[in-house]
Amino acid sequence: MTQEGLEKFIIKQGWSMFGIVPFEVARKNLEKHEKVFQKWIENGFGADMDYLKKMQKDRYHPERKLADVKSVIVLGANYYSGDNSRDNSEDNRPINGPNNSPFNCGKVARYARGRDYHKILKKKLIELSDFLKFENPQAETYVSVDSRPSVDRVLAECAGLGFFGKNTCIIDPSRESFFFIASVLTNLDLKPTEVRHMPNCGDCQKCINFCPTGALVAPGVLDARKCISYLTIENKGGIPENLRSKIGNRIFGCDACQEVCPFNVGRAHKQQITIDKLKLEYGKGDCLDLCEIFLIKSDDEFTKKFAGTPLMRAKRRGLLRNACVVAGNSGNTMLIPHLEQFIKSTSDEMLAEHATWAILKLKNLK
Ligand code: B12
Ligand code: SF4
Ligand code: SF4
Repeated sequence: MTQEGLEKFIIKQGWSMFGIVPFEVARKNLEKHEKVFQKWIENGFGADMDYLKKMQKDRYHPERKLADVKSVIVLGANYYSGDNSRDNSEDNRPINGPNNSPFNCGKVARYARGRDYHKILKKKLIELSDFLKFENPQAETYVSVDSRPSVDRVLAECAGLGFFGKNTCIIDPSRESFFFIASVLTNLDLKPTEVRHMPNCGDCQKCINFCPTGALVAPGVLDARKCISYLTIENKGGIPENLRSKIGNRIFGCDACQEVCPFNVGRAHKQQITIDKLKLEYGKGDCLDLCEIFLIKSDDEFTKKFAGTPLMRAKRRGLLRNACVVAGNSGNTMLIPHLEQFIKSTSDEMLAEHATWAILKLKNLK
């Protein structure tokens, strides 16, 4: 297999960027970052994401997954789908919903607007792995995107896809930071891609200053317990009352620390989504109608509506909880009867408490 052949295959698959790094280089970085991770967990910044701690050894020691690993191919897939009226960083403003219905729309973070990237990208990784095996019958591989044990950002940094910003995201200085990261470990001795010179954030602090909940507690350090992305997606319980107003109209995930980043402003929209299924039209788009969410009566109904999209991760209970918070923040008193009806229909105390909070907030009693 020629390097050119491999690169052509990757480009044809639609990846926006890629890099190849010798495992030995990655190993040293992983060693350093394992200590950072350890401290992060000890500080409680990982919130309830116990799976991260459980997977620690497998994540930071890829040789446990592929004993003879020699190279790592790291791939990036852009997911930025352009801006519209709902994409602004003053997210406490109420916004119109579909068909211009007044102020009843919850904003979905950009990464979750299309089809579930785990499935789409994993399929591509398997094709890439098959290609390597076809060209080199002795090839062995281990593929990963997000949920498998892998430290995606550290691998991306090592392979030259970008640098760690103070918002903790990997930023490609010649593009932006709205891209997914995936990787293939292989026992093949591949030629590394050129080392790119990377800038850093310099004196900028915008992400830290603009984070609605103060979750970036120091440059490059995120406290997930305060992060809207964690609170609206991974968190299985209630949302602390003192943070609810700060969530604004974000019903699933948060992009604020990327939206304000000078590496993205005025540049991200120039990027294309090159893997079709990541486009808005293959998922639920940028906005969820709150009234529709309140009417989802069962987990089956929820699955029918959201199967195949990243929104499944919050489950029906999580999305209803988030919808209550966004309703409370909307300023739209027309949502009060929907919330009252919802309280009558639910036996879930946590949800009823969030809906009650929303009603009081809309009546200016909170
Ligand atoms: C757990 C997790 C979360 C958690 C915790 C986030 C976090 N920052 O750790 C929550 C649920 C909050 C989350 C949110 C999001 N996530 Co997430 N998440 C993950 C996951 C599964 C693990 C991340 C991890 O290992 N964290 C451990 C901590 C210690 O690492 P860290 O916060 O990144 O910190 C690093 C830097 O700060 C750096 N560092 C250390 N000291 C210093 C000092 C300075 C000055 C600097 C600059 C850096 C620096 O070292 C640390 C790593 O060792 C990865 C996928 C994976 N398998 O790796 C996706 C991943 C990181 N998430 C991703 C995305 C897209 C998001 C969201 C944008 C989604 C959204 N819109 O809501 C937000 C972004 C929020 C943010 N600012 O990070 C992408 C990021 C792509 C990219 N270009 O960076 C990943 C890689 C998934 C993927 N495969 O594409 N996520
Ligand atoms: S995702 Fe939102 S809440 Fe989390 S650190 Fe970034 S700006 Fe703050
Ligand atoms: S907003 Fe500024 S400090 Fe934050 S990641 Fe972007 S360049 Fe770095």
